[in-house]
Amino acid sequence: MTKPEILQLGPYPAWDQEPLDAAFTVHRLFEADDRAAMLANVGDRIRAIATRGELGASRALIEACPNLELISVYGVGYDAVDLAACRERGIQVTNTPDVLTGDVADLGVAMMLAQSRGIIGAETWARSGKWAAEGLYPLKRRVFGRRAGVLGLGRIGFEVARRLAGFDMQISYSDIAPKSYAPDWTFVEDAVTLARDVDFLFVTLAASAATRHIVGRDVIEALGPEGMLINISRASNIDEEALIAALADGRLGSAALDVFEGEPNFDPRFRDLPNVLLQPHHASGTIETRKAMGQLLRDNLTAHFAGSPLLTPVV
Ligand code: 8YV
Repeated sequence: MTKPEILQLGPYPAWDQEPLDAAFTVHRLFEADDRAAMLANVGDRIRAIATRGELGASRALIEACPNLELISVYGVGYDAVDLAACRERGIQVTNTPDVLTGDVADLGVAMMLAQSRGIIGAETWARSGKWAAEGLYPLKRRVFGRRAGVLGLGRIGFEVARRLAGFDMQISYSDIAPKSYAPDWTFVEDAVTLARDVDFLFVTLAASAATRHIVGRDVIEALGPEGMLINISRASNIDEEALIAALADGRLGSAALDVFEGEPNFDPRFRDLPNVLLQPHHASGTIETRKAMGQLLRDNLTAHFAGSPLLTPVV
């Protein structure tokens, strides 16, 4: 039987690549020396695209595949897929929700702890010999019992808040409306008020055109010189220019970021800021979660070509 032809936009671990190659004829766009030539050659045979959250699929790419039926995203975020182009053509889109929620929430909380307690600097202090040469490490800020805000109480935001409750933190959140599933957490109408009343602000919103720069200068200044911003969503939710300026002149205390505009080639000014913790878009990066994401990506492709309902459709 002929295998369906699919276009793969980025690399996957071997444990995903092997079953993908066995089930489909896979054209690896990211390995092509001349991508335009590859698309001109195979574009009309492509029935599905396998991509990654941060790579998405542009209108131009979708147009280069006139017989495209499905885009399967390895990630919960599908903001980089041109949904309007998909709807116009009746192309379906799937993602990988739920399987990564716990890990993303874990990393967000770990980033807060690492940044607030200075864990990275303290490790360097011990390893470099400064402890013996210069004495005790400078004092840092407490986490437990303080105030945390969660901007976007979806699946990931909820799991972040649940973890923070274990640190006896006072939890507030903001979303389009109060959530019935939020226990005794305080609902706040807008992001500025939320930021003004907390010490740590977690950004856990699904990104879209509507949420672009929702964390702008006003929110950043409301969080203030003692506040910390933690972003485990998408870079587009934050005005990076405003963030860099505020971190540089102390209007914002600190930040912990897993996502960046233009990643992996993020703004080099971040490297020179001592009050920012940088992570390489790694919140879902555990073996367990990545295996589950790869399985779900394949299960959606398999269901589609078997004519069965998609497991996790978004369009
Ligand atoms: C990436 C993500 O997809 O889930 C998302 O939306 O951005 C991540 O999980 C991951 O880095 C794999 O590309």
